[in-house]
Amino acid sequence: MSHLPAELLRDLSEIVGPAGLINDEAAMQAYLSDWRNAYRGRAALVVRPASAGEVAAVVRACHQAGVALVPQGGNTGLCGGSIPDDSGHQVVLSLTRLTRIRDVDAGNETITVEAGVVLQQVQEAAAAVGRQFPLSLGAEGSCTIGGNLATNAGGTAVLRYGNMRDLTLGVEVVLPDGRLWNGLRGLRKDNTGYDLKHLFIGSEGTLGIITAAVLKLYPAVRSRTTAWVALPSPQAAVALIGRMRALCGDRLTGFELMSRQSVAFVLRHVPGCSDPFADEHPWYVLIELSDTLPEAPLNAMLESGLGAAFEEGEALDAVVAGSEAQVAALWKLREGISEAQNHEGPSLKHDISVPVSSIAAFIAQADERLQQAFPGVRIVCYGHVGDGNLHYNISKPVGSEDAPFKAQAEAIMHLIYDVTAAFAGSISAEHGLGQAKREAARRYKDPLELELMRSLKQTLDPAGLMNPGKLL
Ligand code: FAD
Ligand code: 2HG
Ligand code: ZN
Repeated sequence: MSHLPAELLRDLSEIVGPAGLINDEAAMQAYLSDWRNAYRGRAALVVRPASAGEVAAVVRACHQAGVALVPQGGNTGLCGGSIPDDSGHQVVLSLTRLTRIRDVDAGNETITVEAGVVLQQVQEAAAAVGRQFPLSLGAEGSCTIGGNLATNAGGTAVLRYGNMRDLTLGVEVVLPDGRLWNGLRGLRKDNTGYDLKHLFIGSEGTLGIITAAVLKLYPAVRSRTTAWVALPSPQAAVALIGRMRALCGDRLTGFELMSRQSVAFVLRHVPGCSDPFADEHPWYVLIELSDTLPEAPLNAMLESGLGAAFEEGEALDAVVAGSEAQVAALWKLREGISEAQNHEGPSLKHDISVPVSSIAAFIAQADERLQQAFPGVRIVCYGHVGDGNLHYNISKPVGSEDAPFKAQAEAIMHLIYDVTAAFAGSISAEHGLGQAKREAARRYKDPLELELMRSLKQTLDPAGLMNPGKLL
């Protein structure tokens, strides 16, 4: 039985038609929990408009009725931002029917897409015109552009191309009262006052609903080389990224760090993966060089960088992928970590960033303090070295129960965030705050910044109907 006023139900049904409403309990379930079942809520209704105009009408109707909306894209977010609370009064607004690629402007190097287009489809549309859209992450086959914008997604190519914020020229947004703001400008220069698109990018659906965006395209990559390198320490990884950058400049397009524990989980749980080396090593990096030239001398550059790294003791062993299949196998070892960790019980996720120069000291200090305070917990540390972004995730000790481990989650989190703060880092590098880190942000974020954020929220959404309980 829906908690919505009958008049609102009728209006919504008229706006989106029968195909756009889900109120059957069983059919709603897919929208009410996240992919690892870490967050679960209830909803009065799931509404699925098929155009920006329909989104605007839905938001207007809900605004008039005082009903809260929870925007949802591919539902791959890791902080519970797209999951409603357990009141059963909120409406989930799914954007997955907004699937049009509105325009490809090769001359302007831009693509204009609706919020529900899946990231991989944007990558494919760019490839079809000899370009690339460089945002790349493990969930790219199901996350949406709207979700990427709302979380300011990062991923594995940020060191070269930036995060979603850097890749966006314009947005179209339905404001909390239902007005449609057309900010779909494809301009690289526009200094006509405050750049409002940046308010909505990274706002996790708390300030409005993003319905479309103008995104930057880049020249297609025509040569690529990928290597898997064993290292003695995180310090060696930081030295090696500096070395490769100095040598290759913008051709360095991927540099991912993984601890042995992270890779061991993938080897144990993800079918079809194998260790590239005969021996175990404490740390690994996946290096990718790429270029727009078809025959760029990338292997020679890689060999030169790695040769020096071996001499300096930064690298212990290395393999270079000799085929597309080997490239895919190396990336699978990296991208499989998130899923693999789920098989080892609850995974306490800490998506932190520190200055790149502090990565090694952060890991050393956090490891030492954790093992002292919580002996036996397994540290699953991996991440995007070029961004100073570590997924410093924790799994329970071998053979222990979930419940006592979960009871320690908050203390573990505070320990890790205290070390992060000591290095002037951030408690959310790329996943956002959602419902997972809302409390923590109050503790670790500057109070004046929080006050400014609250005043912006109050100005744009005075009734508090946009994704309440998230971010702030
Ligand atoms: P959802 O999960 O549906 O929503 C995320 C947030 O955005 C919610 O707060 C929601 O309310 C809001 N939202 C969604 N659509 C809209 C809209 N149109 N307008 C306004 N608000 C909206 N993230 C990274 O940054 N880097 C990674 O490397 C990365 N790797 C991942 C790997 C795996 C295996 C998984 C499962 C996730 C990974 N993620 C990563 C997290 C996730 O994929 C991203 O946060 C992604 O951007 C979310 O997109 P989505 O469409 O699934 O959004
Ligand atoms: C990644 O880099 C993602 O693989 C997911 O950001 C991290 O699951 C995680 O903690
Ligand atoms: Zn990541």
